[in-house]
Amino acid sequence: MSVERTFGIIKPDAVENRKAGEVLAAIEASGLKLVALKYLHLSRPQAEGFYHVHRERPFFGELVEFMTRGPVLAYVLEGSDAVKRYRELMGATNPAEAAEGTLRARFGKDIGENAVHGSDAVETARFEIGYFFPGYELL
Ligand code: IDP
Ligand code: MG
Repeated sequence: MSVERTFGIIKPDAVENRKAGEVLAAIEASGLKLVALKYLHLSRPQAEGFYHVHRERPFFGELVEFMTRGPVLAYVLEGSDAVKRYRELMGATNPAEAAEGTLRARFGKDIGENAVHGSDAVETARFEIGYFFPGYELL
């Protein structure tokens, strides 16, 4: 296990439902360290670029619509095995299949509006962190 960084988003649904504080509390309780955090409202091009790997998927339009409908919190987390640990904390993509106590089980509504995002690999995290945070904003 090595010290890694991963990237996450509290999506518009969870911000609207005033669950951002509870998500951040769960992250801190897990032992992962916040090394950058910002509040922003994604533009359509920003959301499309962020999710470019999904551009051919049938749900792409719906996903971009959802991710731009209100503000989000974007952050970088650091810790040993951070990518996998944060994915475990989030739970499965579909909240109905997410393990009890995970963020998506607690705060997600359905497979689209699932409360949180997390990088799926160290390489993906590198792209996603760079997409939102210039180096000087990272502690
Ligand atoms: P992940 O967020 O668990 O990595 P991905 O398959 O990478 O899941 O999908 C990215 C995001 O796209 C999901 O978190 C969810 O918001 C949305 N999404 C995935 N599958 C569907 C679907 O079948 N319908 C609508 N939205 C979806
Ligand atoms: Mg993914």
